Amino acid sequence: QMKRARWIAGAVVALVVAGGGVAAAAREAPQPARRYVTDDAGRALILHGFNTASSAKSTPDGLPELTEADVEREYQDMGTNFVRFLLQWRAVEPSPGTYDTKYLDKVAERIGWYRKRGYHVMLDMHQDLWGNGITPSKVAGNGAPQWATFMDGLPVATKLPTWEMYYLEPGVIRAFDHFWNTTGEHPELMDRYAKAWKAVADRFKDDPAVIGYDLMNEPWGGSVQAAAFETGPLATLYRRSIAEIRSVDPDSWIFLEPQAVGVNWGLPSALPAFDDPRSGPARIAFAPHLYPLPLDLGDDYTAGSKEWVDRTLGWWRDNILRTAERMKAPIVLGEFGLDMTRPGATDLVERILDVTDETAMGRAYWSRDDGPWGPYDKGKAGPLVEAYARPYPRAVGGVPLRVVYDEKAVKLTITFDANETGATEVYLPGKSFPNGGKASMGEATWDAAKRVLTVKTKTSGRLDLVITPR
Ligand code: 9MR
Repeated sequence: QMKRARWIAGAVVALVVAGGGVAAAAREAPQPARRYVTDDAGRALILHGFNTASSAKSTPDGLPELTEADVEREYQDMGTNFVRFLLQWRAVEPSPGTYDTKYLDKVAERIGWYRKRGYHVMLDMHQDLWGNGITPSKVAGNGAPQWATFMDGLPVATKLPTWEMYYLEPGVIRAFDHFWNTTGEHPELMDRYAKAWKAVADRFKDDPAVIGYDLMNEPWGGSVQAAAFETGPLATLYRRSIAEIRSVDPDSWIFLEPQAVGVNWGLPSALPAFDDPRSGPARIAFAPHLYPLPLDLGDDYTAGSKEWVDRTLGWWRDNILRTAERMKAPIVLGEFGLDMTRPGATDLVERILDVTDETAMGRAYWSRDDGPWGPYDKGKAGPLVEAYARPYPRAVGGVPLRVVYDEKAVKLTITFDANETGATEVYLPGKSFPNGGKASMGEATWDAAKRVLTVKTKTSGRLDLVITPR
């Protein structure tokens, strides 16, 4: 039976890869548009960090298992500047229209730990399989409150081989169908969700560390799928949530995810463009995920499977760039991750860091939980720590066109069109830059404690800023 399952899985991969190939062959490879999420000063941000954390799904208070010392350790080891911080709707709004200010205070306390260290925080309204009330295993389903969960008594299996398969269970599909009001019976639920976002935005709009809001993790359409879902109920939810958020917070970024299934593997998304009702340029970003299908099916990033993963990575890149172009939005890869103990895992992380560098995408690894996928396993640093601790410009005083790190030559080159938004800040890890770095131009100051080189360059023209060890 296992053999048969593998065979079917293989056929699915081949179809997806071939399908993507046909789609890609029919059109030119799109070029990265160089749009960036910007900080308060307008500097382009290269966001580099983690999802924190999956543990928030199952703790009673909806907070991740995280201490300030954990944040400090992460900074010291990897110099990250970004966190996709998991919120749970069940914790935000324990009963309809009541927002838990104590929960939001605790979230604020954690944001403070990041703020102290110069991080940007994206708040992610997380869900998997709708809610904690829905699935037999408490770990898998999370997000929505019980009061927003309507399954009409439809069944949910109790023992499926992978957690994603629960998405096809009748009870789970019905819960989503009620939320999207596909059933016509619960028009209030999407409004509640949008208003919950308003409450969150109202709480965090003035927090300088909060860069913005990821409106829904890995949206699933229930019985409405693909383009019908993304241009239909999902777009409706996004428009309503954007309106609610903007009624209190004109400035934070709003991050929109495509449908997860398929798009995470490299298939095209149909997510439309959204208006941003703020004065000044839109602050709407596209925040897809990346989980190459061969790896989802248990293969490694080696040999023939590596070739398939590289191809799917190619389709994924092209299709993500096309959607972002339609949306005129910068891109932040909200999730990618794998079991780091598997062969080839480090190579894949490095490959994805290169792809995101080349395409000007920010990135957040899944996830900052202790274990084989995470940077630390039973508290011990694993291979991800080294792969993730690489030199990068945290913020650029202009529009970056190219960021290339040559590992052999220990040379980081940042090509950018300088503007007057401020100095460029570069993180330099201890391993390759033990005494800090020097800059090929401008006036550089080295902060040894933060391992950040701040470079004041000319404020106009195209510059090639080269950073080498001191
Ligand atoms: O890694 C997570 C796993 O332990 C959980 O059982 C599962 C269901 O809650 O979620 C996994 O995390 C997923 C995330 O929530 C959404 N994107 C894909 C992640 C990896 O499967």
